[in-house]
Amino acid sequence: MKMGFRWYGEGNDTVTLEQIKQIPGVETIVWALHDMAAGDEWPMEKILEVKKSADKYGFNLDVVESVNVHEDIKLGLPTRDKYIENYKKTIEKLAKVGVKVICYNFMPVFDWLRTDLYKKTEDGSTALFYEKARITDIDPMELVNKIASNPDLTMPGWEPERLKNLTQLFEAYKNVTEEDLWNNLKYFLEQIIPVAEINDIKMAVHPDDPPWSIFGLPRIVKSRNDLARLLKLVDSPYNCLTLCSGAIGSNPNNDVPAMIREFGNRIAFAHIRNVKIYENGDFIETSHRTCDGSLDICDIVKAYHEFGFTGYARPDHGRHIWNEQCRPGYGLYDRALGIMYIWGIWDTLQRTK
Ligand code: CS2
Ligand code: MN
Repeated sequence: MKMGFRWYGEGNDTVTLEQIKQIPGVETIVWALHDMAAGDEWPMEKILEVKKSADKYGFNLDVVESVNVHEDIKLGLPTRDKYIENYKKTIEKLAKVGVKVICYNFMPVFDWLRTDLYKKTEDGSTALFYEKARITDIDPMELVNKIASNPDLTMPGWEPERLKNLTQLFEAYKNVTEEDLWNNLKYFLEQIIPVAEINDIKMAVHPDDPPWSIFGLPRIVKSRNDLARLLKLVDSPYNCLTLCSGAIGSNPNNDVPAMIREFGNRIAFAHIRNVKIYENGDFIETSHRTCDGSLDICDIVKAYHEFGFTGYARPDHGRHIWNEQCRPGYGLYDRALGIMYIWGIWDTLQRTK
């Protein structure tokens, strides 16, 4: 297992590479050009700038999260081909700096969604929280306006340019069914995977977060059966998964260790995170420790260890502790603690092999 840490880039992250360097065992910076709009071709100069920063600390750039997929591709509009061509060109450029995995998602309109970014917990820390009833009642525009009016709250997938046309987007998706979305994903993968193969880059889809439909929009990467179907859409070792335990695992019917045991050889990127799920369907992100949440992180790491996982992992999100001011879910401290917990389990398993 190779350990990575998500970093939003120079001047765009409260966490520095110097700090990340001091977390044991981190070799990979999980990065992206966060100022690029979905569908744009990434300029080589900007890619090289990130490489220069990473080189200074001896990090590799093996994992990109994410190259976002333009809505027209998800909607299956005729204009999609132009954006797919740009995506291919971006893949070719990323190969030049040694990228091995591209994480992406296929969620219409929204990326991850929470109702509270700083929910206070018993020990005084705050964490990302999802209150199911509030999403059922809330008008999506209200939620977006709240996020758009707070400059501190920009989150991945909540780029203003993607959201400013929200009303039109909702309109565009009105008649798009899950089957349509599957067809559009297949079309995309059939074009992209051959290019990924030539460039030795694995395309690793991130599950929907949360793994159920929101605001009536279709979502298709939510369960074991969805993952099985997705991997068969284009049956190539380059059509892979980012298995995010916290995302797919927030539905208690999803058995994450079983998914790892079944799809292990197609998991290119492991997101390891714990969540505590409540009976009413709410969930909160917790520390990584198994007894703090509803997911068995020990068994999740064990499932990776069993088949000698050589892919990339990251601690995914963390709580906000010790008064850290940071991007929601992306502070230094709790993610670093998470890494040490994961290594603790991993190293113990190594000994008892
Ligand atoms: C999230 C997502 O759980 C996560 O990793 O932070 O925003 C994720 O980065 C994207 O859905 C991947 O495309
Ligand atoms: Mn994730």
